[in-house]
Amino acid sequence: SSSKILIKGGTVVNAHHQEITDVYVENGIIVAVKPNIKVGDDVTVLDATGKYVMPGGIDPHTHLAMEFMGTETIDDFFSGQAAALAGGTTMHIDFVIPVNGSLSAGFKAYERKANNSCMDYGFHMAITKWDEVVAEEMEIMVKEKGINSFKFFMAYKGSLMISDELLLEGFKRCKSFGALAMVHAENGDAVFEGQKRMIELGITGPEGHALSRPPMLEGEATSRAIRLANFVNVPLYVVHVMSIDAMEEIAKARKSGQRVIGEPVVSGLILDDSGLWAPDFVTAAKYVMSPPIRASGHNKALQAALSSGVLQLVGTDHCTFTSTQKSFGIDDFRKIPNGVNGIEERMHLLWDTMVESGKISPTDYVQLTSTECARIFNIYPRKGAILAGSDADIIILDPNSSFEITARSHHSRVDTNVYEGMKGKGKVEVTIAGGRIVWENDQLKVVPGSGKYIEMPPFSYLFEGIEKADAKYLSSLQAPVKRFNSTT
Ligand code: DUC
Ligand code: ZN
Ligand code: ZN
Ligand code: ZN
Repeated sequence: SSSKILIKGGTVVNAHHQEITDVYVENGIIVAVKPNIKVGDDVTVLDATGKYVMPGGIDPHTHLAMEFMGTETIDDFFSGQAAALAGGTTMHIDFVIPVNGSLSAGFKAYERKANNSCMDYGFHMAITKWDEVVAEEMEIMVKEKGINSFKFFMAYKGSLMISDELLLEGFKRCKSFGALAMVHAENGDAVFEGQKRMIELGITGPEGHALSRPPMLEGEATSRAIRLANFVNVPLYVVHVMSIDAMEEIAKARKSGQRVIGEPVVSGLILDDSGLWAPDFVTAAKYVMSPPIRASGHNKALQAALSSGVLQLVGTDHCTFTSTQKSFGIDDFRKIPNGVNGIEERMHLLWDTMVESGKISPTDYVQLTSTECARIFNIYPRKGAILAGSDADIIILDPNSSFEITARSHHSRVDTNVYEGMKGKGKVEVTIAGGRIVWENDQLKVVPGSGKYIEMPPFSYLFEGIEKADAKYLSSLQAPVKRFNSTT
């Protein structure tokens, strides 16, 4: 590692433009992007001829050191981030889970969890119950703590799920201070009913997980969330879009001009549900996440939606549990901790599946792995770009080199990998995070505590013109009143 780095002769890719040029980095910041930069001997020079130089990936959806379903994810901030860096991701946004419903206590707990970070990170806040105190604390999170997004749960009946009434309250609250409302969109009442059905039928294995919560329940909740967001005129972000059913609702809303963002995750784009029927429990259980990984066909449709712009950015929902933890549900799929890996694999799998296959261009790839996330969460162009003045979070990818995924050599602490045995073209050879070379020659050189908390300000581009639209709506309500008055 070095505080001065020159990347020579690579194809520098931003979301809307690529060209062969040099990139010079000093003290964690990109200082210059231009051809033929000359430097002294105190500068580390990386030859990127024939390779792509791109903004480090930003994973908008992770769960590190999360307590969930009676246990805690095996990856903490340090191990999850180290894995991320080995796979070309240089920033992630994790979900703060409130402590006994308290947002500020949750925030404090996550500050502690993240203090050994080796890469930059931001926070969303999960809303796990709703009352006046929570509504008050939301404002503190936005104005003082750098959080500009809140996730509401339409599933997990009896614990996290909130009613439509409270969802509307939450949406209005988000809108009042320019925070983005996010939803986990599955119909929790129907999931509960579906689970009962499976248990009554004696289907207790991991396949029961998928059968109990089919795509229609994701489609229904996605449609409801979109319509409620439209009703109060607030931008909406749908996390982990796993099905055609949900994607089509998003497509329809966007076509009508509504501000809806759809985030597919790598597992939903790449895998299908066949693994859930594996005869061996541990193999099948590793695929259990919510919403479930769908039948073959949904994955290809989500890929197409990503290439056409119906879906805008890709996350992972990285949320890892060991085989031992997954075995808590050996007699009952409802007790299998939900979650799959992906923070390390996202950049490679997307390059191979989307760019190498010709579905999208390298500039599109940068857009949906980094730039769009930075824009939505209002940290562009500090993040998500290779421009003078941006943070030096950079990857060098060799399109002619190849990768192979296996739990034997991955950097996450989990003992399995849902992408076990997958191979592809395009390998991240160098990762630079905060101006340090942290991944080179298949070696990690990570420094605990070097990662910074990135505050995300409210009112991203998604809020532009919202007030005008509200005013227009109000004035449209005046018209019939006037007409009535004029006849008297
Ligand atoms: N789904 C998961 O699979 N894990 C964490 C939370 C969630 O909604
Ligand atoms: Zn140019
Ligand atoms: Zn979720
Ligand atoms: Zn999640």
